[in-house]
Amino acid sequence: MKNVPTYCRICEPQCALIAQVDEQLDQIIKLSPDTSHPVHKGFACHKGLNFTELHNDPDRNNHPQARTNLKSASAPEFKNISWDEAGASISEKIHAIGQDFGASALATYVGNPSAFNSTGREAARKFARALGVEYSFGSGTQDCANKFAASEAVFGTANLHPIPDFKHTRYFLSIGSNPKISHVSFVHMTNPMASLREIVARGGIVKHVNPRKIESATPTTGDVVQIKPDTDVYFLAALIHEIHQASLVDEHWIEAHADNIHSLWAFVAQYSATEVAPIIGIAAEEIVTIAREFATAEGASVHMSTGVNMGRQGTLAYWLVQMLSLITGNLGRRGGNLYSPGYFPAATVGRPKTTQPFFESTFGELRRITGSLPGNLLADYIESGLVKGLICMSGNPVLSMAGEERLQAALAKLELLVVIDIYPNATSRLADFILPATDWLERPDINSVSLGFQPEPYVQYTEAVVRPKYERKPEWWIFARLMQSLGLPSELEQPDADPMHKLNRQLEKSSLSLEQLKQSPSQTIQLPEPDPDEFFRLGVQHPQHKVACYPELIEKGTAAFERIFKELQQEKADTLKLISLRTNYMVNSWMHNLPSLKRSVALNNPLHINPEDARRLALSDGDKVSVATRYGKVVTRINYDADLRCGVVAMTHGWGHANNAQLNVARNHPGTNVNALLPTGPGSFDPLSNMSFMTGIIVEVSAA
Ligand SMILES: Nc1nc2c(c(=O)[nH]1)N[C@H]1C(S)=C(S)[C@@H](COP(=O)(O)OP(=O)(O)OC[C@H]3O[C@@H](n4cnc5c(=O)[nH]c(N)nc54)[C@H](O)[C@@H]3O)O[C@H]1N2
Ligand SMILES: Nc1nc2c(c(=O)[nH]1)N[C@H]1C(S)=C(S)[C@@H](COP(=O)(O)OP(=O)(O)OC[C@H]3O[C@@H](n4cnc5c(=O)[nH]c(N)nc54)[C@H](O)[C@@H]3O)O[C@H]1N2
Ligand code: SF4
Ligand SMILES: [Mo]
Repeated sequence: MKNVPTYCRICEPQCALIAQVDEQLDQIIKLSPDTSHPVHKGFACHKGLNFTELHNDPDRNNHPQARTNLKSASAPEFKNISWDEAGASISEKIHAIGQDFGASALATYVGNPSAFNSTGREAARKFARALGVEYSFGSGTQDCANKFAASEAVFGTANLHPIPDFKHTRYFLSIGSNPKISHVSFVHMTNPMASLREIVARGGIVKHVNPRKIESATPTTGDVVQIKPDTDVYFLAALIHEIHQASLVDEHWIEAHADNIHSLWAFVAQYSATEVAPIIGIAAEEIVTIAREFATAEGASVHMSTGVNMGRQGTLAYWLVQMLSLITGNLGRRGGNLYSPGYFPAATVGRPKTTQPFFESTFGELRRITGSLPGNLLADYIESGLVKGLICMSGNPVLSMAGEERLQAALAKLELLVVIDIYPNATSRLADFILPATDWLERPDINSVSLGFQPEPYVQYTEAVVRPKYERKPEWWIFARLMQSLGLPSELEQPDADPMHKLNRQLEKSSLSLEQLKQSPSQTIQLPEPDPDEFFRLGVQHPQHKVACYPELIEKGTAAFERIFKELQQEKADTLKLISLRTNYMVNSWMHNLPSLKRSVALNNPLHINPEDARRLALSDGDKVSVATRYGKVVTRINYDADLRCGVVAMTHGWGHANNAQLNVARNHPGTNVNALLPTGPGSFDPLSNMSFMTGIIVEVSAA
């Protein structure tokens, strides 16, 4: 028996774990929290600790598979093939697509777990470059693309995302996030609830801005102001307006660090607390109080997450978040928001590649964000014949994006769909080939995705805790195998191929190495805590390290900002709007086959509705309802939830496994795919950032 230090790669904290391994059997006996880890100190949640269940799940993809029946058949059929056969057949198809339709007809989709897979992520990029892939898609445009777009414009780098200085802040404004359940996005921290408790304990204020009284809001971790969905951008504009009007701005900080501040004042001029209050559903006095408290706190910090990213104006909202921090002198200040470069200042490599990101396409003016086109155009690209082949790695667009039926129909038309995944999923039902990937217990890694996001920076290495079971392979090997079959230079041709080579080179920039990590306790080295001075000096990439207060990209969004405000003024009082609801017992669409997550409270995903709204619609708790939008309809049951603001309904995404005969647990608790209700196609995403519109969607609810 041996104990192997490793870390979880399900969500952003990447909690440190100890794997107890039976060396003889090469089997993991148990995962425990790593209490001696210098940052996590034993924090981990039930999902990570029970991951052996997923590792040993008999329903996993274990062999390369080729489809044996037509995609029109009601149930897909596959046969196991060898890696040699897979390489030969897939490369033959790729060659044929290239010959018949051109190199651009092969597209890629890279999903969320790739973030926690440094070698796989890099391999997917390398593969796309080598094949000249022009159309790439990914989960980023359903998650955080607005943040990359806004930061690029405001800071001159897509890789600067100021993180709250939790240790020193006296006021923390958390917008559109639920730290207790989701463990925070774009800030990689341990035990977020402990950090919130510490702020309150030191006499500080934590304020959650959310349409729902979330689990994260408790007497010791802050209260909620219940905002109307998809209106945060006006809340932020009003905060800035009120702070400016009350002369609570930090003139000195603005003078030193800001460009074009007058355009910001002009932008917010019409949006006083009184003006926006009825639109956002928060009393004007409360907006003014938050503005004052934020501006006068000895260190105020702010964080905004997916609840706002997924609205119609996530790019403008993220811009205003940075402006709020800047004008109050909190950007790059102790207790405010900081830059945490870690072992490699990624901000310096996130500068825009072009001054003109927009181009004309079949679907009007478009841009790419970190290489990706809008996910909501994937079906359109296939329907129009521009895309004929798709390689999908660690993603499940059929469930994670809008328009399941439309996507299914489109994917069925492809000449080639290759899905590289650990599970048979809703997307691989339409695959020509399924390639079995390793899970994170079966591959080495370092937490390179955390660069720039850590309040307490550290770098950790993990080896593969056990050898891959069956024919599962790490993604770098799979892509190298495909390249080899395609006759392209491949790492598999090099006798001492090392997928960690590039990571090691980055480590060397701060005089570290993988060898050193391997020798360190928990295979972890702590790094210097963020230094406020580094924010402008190292983070901001614009000339003279100035923050652009009204960049061209934002100007482009101003007309929509004004138009949507007028629309909201006209909105009927009884409008119901749909938001998302993550729970402790799911991770997007992919942990649904684990018995340990099937608790009585989470056997399916009903529509949460405030009892008052239900009564108005003559519905009672548990009633079967039809939920409809212009885009689709689902039938589900309602669940009374007094924690929701009136006028807001919520449903958990990632469900809808009824047709997945291969997943023996998930198919018995299938739930409903809420994304059938979301808009898709041109007009359904933020043109500034490609972010899909996924929150604040108007729905009609009626008895079914
Ligand atoms: N258990 C669990 N953990 C996860 C995941 C999971 O699926 N399950 N997913 C992981 C992933 S991929 C990510 S990106 C992170 C996401 O982490 P978070 O961004 O914290 O995600 P959520 O918990 O969905 O919180 C979003 C919050 O926004 C609120 N909201 C919805 N619409 C609006 C709005 O218009 N305005 C405001 N102000 N709030 C709104 C919702 O009520 C919700 O509480 O979580 C990660 N962690
Ligand atoms: N309505 C609504 N929709 C949402 C969201 C929401 O809040 N509301 N959240 C959005 C967000 S934030 C995100 S990030 C996206 C996620 O969108 P996607 O990334 O497309 O979907 P996931 O459900 O995360 O599916 C991940 C897939 O990767 C597989 N997988 C897991 N680990 C590995 C691995 O190590 N290797 C390989 N090859 N495969 C692996 C899983 O089996 C699963 O099939 O969904 C978005 N969709
Ligand atoms: S909080 Fe996230 S990273 Fe930590 S153990 Fe749970 S799932 Fe894994
Ligand atoms: Mo995400």
